[in-house]
Amino acid sequence: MELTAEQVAQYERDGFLIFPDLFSAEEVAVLRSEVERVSRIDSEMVVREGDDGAVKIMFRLHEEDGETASTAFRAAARTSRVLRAAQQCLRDDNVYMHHSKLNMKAAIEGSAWPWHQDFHSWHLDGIAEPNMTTMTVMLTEATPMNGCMYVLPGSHEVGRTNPRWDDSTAYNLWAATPGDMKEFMSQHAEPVAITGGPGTAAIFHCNLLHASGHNLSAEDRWQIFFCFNQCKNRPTDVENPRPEYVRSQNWAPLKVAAEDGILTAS
Ligand SMILES: O=C(O)CCC(=O)C(=O)O
Repeated sequence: MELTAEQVAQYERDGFLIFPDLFSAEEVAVLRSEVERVSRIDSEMVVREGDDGAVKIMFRLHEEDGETASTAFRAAARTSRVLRAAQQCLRDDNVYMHHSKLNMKAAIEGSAWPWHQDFHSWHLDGIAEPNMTTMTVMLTEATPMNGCMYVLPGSHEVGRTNPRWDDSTAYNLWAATPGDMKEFMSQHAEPVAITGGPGTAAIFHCNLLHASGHNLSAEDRWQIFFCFNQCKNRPTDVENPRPEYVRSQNWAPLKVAAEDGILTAS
């Protein structure tokens, strides 16, 4: 897949693009069975919560090695639909994956993510420039009821905001302050809900303000996030770096691979 010049311009203007049904039902079925398999693994990269130990997040599905390695997710990350789109949005053919993570927002209990910019954490990882992008792929339907993501169009242009550490949700992250958010929302178009059936995807800029609500539905909401960085923008050393599964040191440029790699993955 190759994005058109208009799509790249739209990404640069709005900070995101949505791709309905980017992956087929067959591909989603393979990826979902991988989610079931990996979620049974006992690893620090499989983060659980609650009394029943339900999985909240799984990391590092895209690598060849490691406890959570998945051939199918590795193939998904290297399809042109994901990797080429990231290269084009970053206007750079040499990109690597800073991390991958699968958010499993549990039915009824899965909690909200406050408004935030991903780049704040990544800058603290030692990355200088906000030249990063994330492709997210829905493995279940995403709806307002089950806590789909919302993005604030054009907000990547505000640059890095002055966030506060928010530990009021299960996720503990650098979130935009309510005062800043009210101002940004008065200055930008209405937030857009990133909804769609399984296989729908969206790519978004690392400074785009985004959030998602509580999962009020009776079904889990599963979504994979592939976060790309330019190889030349790799992190510099920081004190107390986060673990490798969120701050990759595999800085080799990724190569686009077979489009049917998910279906042929064993
Ligand atoms: O999974 C979600 O709903 C939001 C995830 C998110 O905002 C993030 O990982 O930065």
